[in-house]
Amino acid sequence: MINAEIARVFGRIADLLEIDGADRFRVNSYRRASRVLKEASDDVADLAAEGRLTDLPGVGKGAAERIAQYVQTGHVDVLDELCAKLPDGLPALLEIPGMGPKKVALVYNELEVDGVDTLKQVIASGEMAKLPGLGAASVKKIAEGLAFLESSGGRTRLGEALLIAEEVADRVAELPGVKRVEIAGSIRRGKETIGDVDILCEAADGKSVVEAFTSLDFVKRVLASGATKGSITVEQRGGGELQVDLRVVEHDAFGAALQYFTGSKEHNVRLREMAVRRKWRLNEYGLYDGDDRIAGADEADIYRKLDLPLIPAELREDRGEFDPEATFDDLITVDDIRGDLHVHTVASDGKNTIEEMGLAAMALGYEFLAICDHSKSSTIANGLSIKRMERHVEDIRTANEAITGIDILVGCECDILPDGSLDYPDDLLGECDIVVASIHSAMGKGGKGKLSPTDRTIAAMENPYVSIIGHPTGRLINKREAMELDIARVIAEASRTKTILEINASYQRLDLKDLHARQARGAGVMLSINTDAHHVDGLGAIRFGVTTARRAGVTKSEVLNCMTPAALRKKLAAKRHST
Ligand code: DGT
Ligand code: CA
Ligand code: CA
Ligand code: ZN
Repeated sequence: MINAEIARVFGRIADLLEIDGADRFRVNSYRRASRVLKEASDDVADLAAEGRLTDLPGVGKGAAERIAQYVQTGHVDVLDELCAKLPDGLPALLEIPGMGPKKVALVYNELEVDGVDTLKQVIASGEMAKLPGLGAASVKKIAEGLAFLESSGGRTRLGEALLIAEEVADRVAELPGVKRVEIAGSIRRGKETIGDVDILCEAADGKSVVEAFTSLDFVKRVLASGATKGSITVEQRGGGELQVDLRVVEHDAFGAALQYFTGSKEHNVRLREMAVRRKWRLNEYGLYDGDDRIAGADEADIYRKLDLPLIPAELREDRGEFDPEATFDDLITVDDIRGDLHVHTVASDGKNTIEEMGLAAMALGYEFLAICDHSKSSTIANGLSIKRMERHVEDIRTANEAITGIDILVGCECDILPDGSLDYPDDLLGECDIVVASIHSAMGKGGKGKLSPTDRTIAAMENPYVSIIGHPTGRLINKREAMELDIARVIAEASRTKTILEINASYQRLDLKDLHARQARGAGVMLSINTDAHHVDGLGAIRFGVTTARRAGVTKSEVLNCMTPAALRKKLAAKRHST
């Protein structure tokens, strides 16, 4: 659906209008339309085709025209005009954590800030902190946001890059002469952020394929175009550009090229050393004994000739994958997942009902699903009061009885409060089959009279009803640093209290991250991979969590979600009865 994309365009128009000093009414009408578009359940492109856009609440004739224009042409005049009128560097300022359209408008109008460089100057000179309504504290926050953004080095989150890569790969596959396409590079390894996208294709005539590639309709800029390689950029939904490299390879070298361009560089260096020790040569064209190409068409062949198993791409980081003891047979796959144990519904801040989530989970072949809505202190997420939660427990049980073929568990995502206590009393937690406990507030260091995030987490794990710690470090990739958490202590206490740690699969979180998940399994801690879905489509994010688990070498026996429903219920009851 094009809805989310148009919603972002309208949101951007509202922001730029506000910066440009347009009247509030106009700004708000775009903002409202953006929200309506984001939440609309019908495909806006269909509504446009049927002339029914004005059926949407808050969408008048003018907005409908602009939506129709975007659907037909991919452009909206108002946005083009605003972009032409305002400095090119302003939209980038909106991406800085702590900066919103109001603050961008302020620095633009009062201090003539036109981009990141001039923003840094007015922060350093102290001019910015003197502006009315800003002050030292908010400027400090913006400076930190800027530093954080720069330390992420313009890298794109896996979930965003993968969707672009898959779209591009599909289009490349349709080009004349192309026989085979694979996504390589850091995406194939499943890294949490991606520098650029690497795609390989097999074709005889490289030049014509590269020419066709660089002329595809989504190309924003062409960086290079040659006989075997083309480099382009595509526009990203949230702003900014992502580079995509295409390499055209002949059939007999395809496996070698796939191996080489999957990387990582560190893994490749080790592999090349192994070839050299046998007096062979390894490069992107093949494995050579003198002039003889002894492997090249098939990737697995290269590893086999070097007496290695086909090392899964996610483990190619030179982190122990060459260990002769290493086996990869039991590495978890998406097919091993039997259910999701942390999803939200309309009862708190989700978009779908218990029944809708249950049916969507069943469509994925799942055998169980745990409904874990927010607890009462998460007020911005419409957390449930004790009274509402008591009714919700009944509603989940009723839904479970009504839908056969999937076991819907009663759960909650219970806040861990600043003093380390839980947001619901034990008797209510005891009504749940599963409790995910998470920190959502006061994520800073703690301090006088307050518990640190580590101590809060440990206090929660002591509670016999807490099954899982949700998104343990609280990070948002490229947006918010992890809490200051003593991960080794948390893992040790999880092991002692038999608490499971989550690998939150949302591409914005991936929390625990790969290295932490590896540490946890090393300590014998069980993991649970959950999407935290707020919408039926959100269930699809499980792949990112599984990829992260694979990067940690996790096997299916180490993951709660791979158990049968009966074994799962038994496992969940075990902690309660052991204390
Ligand atoms: P990225 O794009 O920063 O997320 O990370 P990668 O791993 O996709 O790196 P990229 O795009 O620069 O190169 C793709 C692969 O090509 C890389 O994983 C391994 C291979 N490669 C690139 N440069 C070298 C090199 O200097 N030596 C070796 N052995 N391999 C290289
Ligand atoms: Ca890359
Ligand atoms: Ca590259
Ligand atoms: Zn949460």
